[in-house]
Amino acid sequence: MLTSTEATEQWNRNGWLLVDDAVDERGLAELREAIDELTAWASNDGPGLHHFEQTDSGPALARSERFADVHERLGAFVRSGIVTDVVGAMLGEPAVLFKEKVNYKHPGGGGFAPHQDAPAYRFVDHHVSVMVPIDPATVASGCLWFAPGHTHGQLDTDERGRLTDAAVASLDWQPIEVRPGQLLAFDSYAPHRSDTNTTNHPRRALYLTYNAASRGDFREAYYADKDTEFARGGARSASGTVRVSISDDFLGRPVA
Ligand SMILES: O=C(O)CCC(=O)C(=O)O
Repeated sequence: MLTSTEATEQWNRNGWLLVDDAVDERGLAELREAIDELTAWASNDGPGLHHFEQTDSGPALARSERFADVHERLGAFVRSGIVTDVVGAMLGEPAVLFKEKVNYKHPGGGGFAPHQDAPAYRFVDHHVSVMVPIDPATVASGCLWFAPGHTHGQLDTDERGRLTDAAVASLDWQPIEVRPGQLLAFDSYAPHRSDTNTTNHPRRALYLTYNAASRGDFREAYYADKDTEFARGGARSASGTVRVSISDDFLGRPVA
């Protein structure tokens, strides 16, 4: 485990922080069970918001979100304990949940174009997210890539919410492989991207996003705004990919 000084140094230098031994085997088993329940909800028209993508082996669940108020165990996990402690330490004050999701990245599931999260997270200008890996995230399974050194400020971004080619080329990208039990916290200005999952196993991860509690609680407003955007624009993005976000950064294919 890093000391709090080492953690703050890593955060300030990179815009992300890797925490070891954060979730034990029992906690992981509970999260896996909960995610299986979300998966069943997605195919049975159950609660939550779910997005599918086309893969070479057929349609696959790409993302579930908006489950913290309807899944008791996940609600408790995302609103207290190790994740909110880590985010609170990075924000320097208590954290409030802004949004929550699971990205499943099944075999052949799409990656994400280089982006910063900040433009898609309206209402407040700064967030911290935590990736909670449920399966190993490796280069082959489509782990996150970051560009250490850029920790603040918006880079040049196109109308889709993707970093411009010049911005992408100016950064020194590094894969950050993670395994279940670890947490990867990252700033909403940390540039990141990921690739398709080329393995035969899903690469599931929770992504939990928070803002400083003193700025207010915007989760309801965020999801109401997303409902409005999707009602207006539909589930296919202007570039023809599946739309899972306010930004057009997901590279997954629409279900045929
Ligand atoms: O899950 C991934 O591979 C990337 C996730 C991401 O960048 C996002 O959801 O904005």
